[in-house]
Amino acid sequence: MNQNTRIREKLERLCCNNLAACTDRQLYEALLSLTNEMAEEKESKEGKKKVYYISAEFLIGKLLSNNLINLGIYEEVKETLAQYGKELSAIEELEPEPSLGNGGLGRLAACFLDSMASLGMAGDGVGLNYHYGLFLQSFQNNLQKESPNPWLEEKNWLVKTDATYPIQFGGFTVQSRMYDILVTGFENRTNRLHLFDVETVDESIVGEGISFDKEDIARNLTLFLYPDDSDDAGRRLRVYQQYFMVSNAARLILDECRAKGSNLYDLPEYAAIQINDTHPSMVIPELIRLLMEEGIPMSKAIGIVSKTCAYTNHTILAEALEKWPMDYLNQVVPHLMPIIRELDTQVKEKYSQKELAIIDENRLVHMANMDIHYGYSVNGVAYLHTEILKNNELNHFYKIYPEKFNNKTNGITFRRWLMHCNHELADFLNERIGTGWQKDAEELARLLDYRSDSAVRNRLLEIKQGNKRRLAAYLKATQGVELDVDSVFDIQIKRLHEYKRQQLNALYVIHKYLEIKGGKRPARPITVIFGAKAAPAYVIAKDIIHLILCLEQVINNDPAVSPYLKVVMVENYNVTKAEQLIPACDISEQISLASKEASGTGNMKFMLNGAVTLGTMDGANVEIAQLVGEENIYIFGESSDTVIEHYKKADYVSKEYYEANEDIQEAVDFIVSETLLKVGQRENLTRLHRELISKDWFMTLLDYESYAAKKEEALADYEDRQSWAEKMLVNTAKAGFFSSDRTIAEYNRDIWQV
Ligand code: 26V
Repeated sequence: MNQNTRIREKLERLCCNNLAACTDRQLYEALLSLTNEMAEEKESKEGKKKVYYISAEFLIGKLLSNNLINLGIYEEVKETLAQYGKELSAIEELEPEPSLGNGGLGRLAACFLDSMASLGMAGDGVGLNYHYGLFLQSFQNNLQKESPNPWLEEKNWLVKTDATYPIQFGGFTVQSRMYDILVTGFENRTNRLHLFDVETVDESIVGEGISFDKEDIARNLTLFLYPDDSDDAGRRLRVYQQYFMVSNAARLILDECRAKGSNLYDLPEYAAIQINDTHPSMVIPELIRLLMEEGIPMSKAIGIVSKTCAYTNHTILAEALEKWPMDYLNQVVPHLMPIIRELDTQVKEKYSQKELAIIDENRLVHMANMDIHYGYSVNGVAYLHTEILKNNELNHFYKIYPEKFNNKTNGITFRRWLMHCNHELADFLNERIGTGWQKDAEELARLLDYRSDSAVRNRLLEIKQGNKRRLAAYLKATQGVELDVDSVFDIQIKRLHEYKRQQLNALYVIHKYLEIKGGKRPARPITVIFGAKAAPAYVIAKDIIHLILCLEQVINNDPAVSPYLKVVMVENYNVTKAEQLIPACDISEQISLASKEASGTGNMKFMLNGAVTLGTMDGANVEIAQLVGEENIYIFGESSDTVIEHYKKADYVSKEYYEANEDIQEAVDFIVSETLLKVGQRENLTRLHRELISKDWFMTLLDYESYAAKKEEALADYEDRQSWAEKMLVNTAKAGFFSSDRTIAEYNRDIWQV
């Protein structure tokens, strides 16, 4: 029986032998069962050692289409459905997106799961089963509003398991339950994402917007992803969540290793535990505690755990490095405190420098410090980031443990970020250079043979144009905006944060608007697209969203300007929207303040899909620049060294830049102009205006001049369509390095050794 018949029969059976009469919803549910069934069939035997990737976030995105691709049945299913007049794309739309992450860190974890399974490695994820993912964003009066984002329908991807554990907190115990999401590898094994939950969670405690009773732990523990940490109760809840996650993980790991024959002294031969940022750091004292309960002496237990756990750092921003007050920990996990105190004492006995302490003089527990002392590997996520960790941020640690430090430049899965989101480009590559790149991404370099081939260049331009048309239709349908598909699509999509500098992009938009108002039109219309969610309590980030929405209203409704310039803020930016936006991009905005973006992964997705980067020498942009060469990227701005110097000397004064440059002054002052105040809120706009002139902690004005100049250069170059197409080609061809298959192979070679 050929594959096609088999799929058809299975689908028919799941549809009670009447596929034609099924609704799209019934078909979605049938396909969900079908893929899970096929994934279970593939589940592979385990060897001795396995990776446990513990993460508070797995931003997996929709799974249906990805699973169909990985199981190798996407085309068959599509054809079978078409025979009955059904459209797979319409069915895909019904799937709710599991937004179980904030941004890059969570999406990276999801790409890693895909790559581990695709490389045939035994590697499972461990996390939490949030009932509501990252909030849904809507815009009202040019402001961001948040509402709950449920994803669990009656039929969903979760497979209920028998695993349950009693998890003890100070004063009470909850009973956990493990649910699994099957992780299909591309034409390879199936792994698992274990998501822990408590049965007592109560969705009815959600009040206005995304508010809820933060004290009622039994009922709120897994209700929301990362609850708002702007208040004490929110932060405490985060500690409850983290301990719940790692205590379950530790018990599961010990159970599985024992079942495979471990005597626990040899745990490092059975398990490699990757700690994804500091959210799972309590796994270290928890494992030590559980090993001691098994009768292993503390000193031995510490040794075992130190050979099992490895830590990944994802940021140098001090405010993002977790430090928990002892008071919280005493309340939430009193039984861990003797262990944490002992770990700290041992450090203090050996090292007197206060930077190395786990517990500081303010009784704060530095989670990263615990990871570095009691883990066997510390990695950064891009070359520059790791260098900054070694030479600056974590230099005290690097001096005592140089051998622990290593770099693992991030990557992305090409299954989702090319095969799934850009069928036309994937098909074209298959046609021209064969399908080898799907498993060995470096084969994309074969495209370079065609860099001067005008037929290939034209095809790349055509594919881009098709993607732009599709995006325009999508934004028209979802947001009612009308885009000019012959304009340059300039896109910045990522979390809203001052260091990512959406405000820099917005200042350029203002500058262009004023130029056009003054009669100077661009060579070609420009469409500037933003997508970003701001943390609910992050005031300035919300002000920046407000500014962009006000600009959108003013510019798009000005008939003298809108034929030449448009601004679009995509509502509720998420993985699904990224999949629409990225293939349609001409210019990829990666404009963080140098030294602040650990890596970025959106930059890689854009590059792969033939966008050209406009960026600073930050994060993985540095490696992109090195790979594509300076004629295929637009780099601007001060270097990370200079920026780090400015912080050390505290000598950056934004007002000096504001006063010295007329364009800057004009653009900044436009924020509080009559024109904007008519559509915006005075409070928000004046606050942002003041912030830029009197503080500007992330040095927006420092780079404005070089940013505007580089952007002009890129826009001018865009007019030579043939040479631009060559830049696109080189970007795609050189993206092979950024496959997460490469990243995972390196983790395995240097850290996990499975
Ligand atoms: C967290 C927070 C929380 C408190 C307020 C400020 C703030 C700022 C940044 C963060 C980020 C935490 C870690 C994170 O998501 N890092 C991202 O990890 C990606 C995957 O390695 C990487 O590509 C991004 O550059 C990095 O920002």
